[in-house]
Amino acid sequence: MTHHKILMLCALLILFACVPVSSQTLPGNTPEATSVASAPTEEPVMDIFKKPLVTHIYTADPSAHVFEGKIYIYPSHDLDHDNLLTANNDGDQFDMEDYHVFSMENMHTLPVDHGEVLNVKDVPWASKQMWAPDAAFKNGTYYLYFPARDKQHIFRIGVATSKSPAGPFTPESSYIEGSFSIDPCVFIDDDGQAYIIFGGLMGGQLEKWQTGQFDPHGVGPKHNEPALGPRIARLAADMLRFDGPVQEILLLDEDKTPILAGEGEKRFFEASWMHKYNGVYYFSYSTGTGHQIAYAIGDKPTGPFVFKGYVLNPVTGWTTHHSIVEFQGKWYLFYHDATLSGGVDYKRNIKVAELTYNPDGTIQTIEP
Ligand code: FUB
Repeated sequence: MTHHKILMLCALLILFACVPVSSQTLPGNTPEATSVASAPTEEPVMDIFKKPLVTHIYTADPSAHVFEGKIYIYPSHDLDHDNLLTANNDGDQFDMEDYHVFSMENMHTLPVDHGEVLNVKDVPWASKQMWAPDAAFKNGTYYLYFPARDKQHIFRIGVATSKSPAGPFTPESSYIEGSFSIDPCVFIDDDGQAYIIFGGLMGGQLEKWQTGQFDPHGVGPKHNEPALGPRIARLAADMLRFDGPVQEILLLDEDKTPILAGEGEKRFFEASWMHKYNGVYYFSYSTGTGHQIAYAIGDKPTGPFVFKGYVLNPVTGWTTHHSIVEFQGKWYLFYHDATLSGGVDYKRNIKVAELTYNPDGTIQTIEP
């Protein structure tokens, strides 16, 4: 190559390097894509569905609500440890210590972490295991309901308050009198009456409360006997106390007979959620050993509820837990799995998917 040709080649290379990247032809970069990318007002829409919504910490048990025009998520905060020595059927591996709150402006941006809003060390009655919480708004106040073991290692349900949905939350000095077991969910009906629904088998200790008192030796019903149902109580106007007795919610099969304890793919295990759609009450829950989120419908919050099918098929990981919320005219299922940790049951991540009703009010099962 002559000296002249080398100079020409260098000049061409310099010229090419100065052309903006968007004008160069790159593999897979079509002219249409280039013109969309360069439009100053359009932002790419992120697809956040069925992907971990939070990746800087482990999160689970998402209770989602619309407060102040945004979605607020109240999840459990799984610890990043490998404490396998404590893994057992009592769920000691789920040894969470605090709560974070997250908010989402819309369904195409990831949630914002508002930081720690409550820590077990600040809850006078609690000793450990801050499990699945829920939140409610009434009387100009936000209420955070949460289960934890008390100083005798019995699960109780506590409440903490804030003037902001993003917390921080100030706990009451004692747990809600008469409360027990885990996974509180608060449903406020159209007439303003609030209900708290709760309960969970095995580690959640519901079997130990069948006499109305804590029986450390309590066991569940036999396989051919009606399964234990979730519990429900009315909340008093101040949202801090039960107003009346704790009742058992009866879950019926479609032939109107009680679901039996041996029906592991239908019976209630934990993770209560209640919502209303077209005037019908929907009670959804985890079947635990069946690993599905099932749902049943009824005509009042206290039931009975008739089994209808599944909201969510089994996810990666043993536990499954969810919430259902309407936001800007669409319905969403918030749930968790353990994909972020590669399947470690006690290191979970929250996700969201769109939920669709059929014309008859049944819910289309979501494949995670
Ligand atoms: O996160 C701890 C427990 O695992 C919850 O309370 C259950 O619902 C299950 O998700």
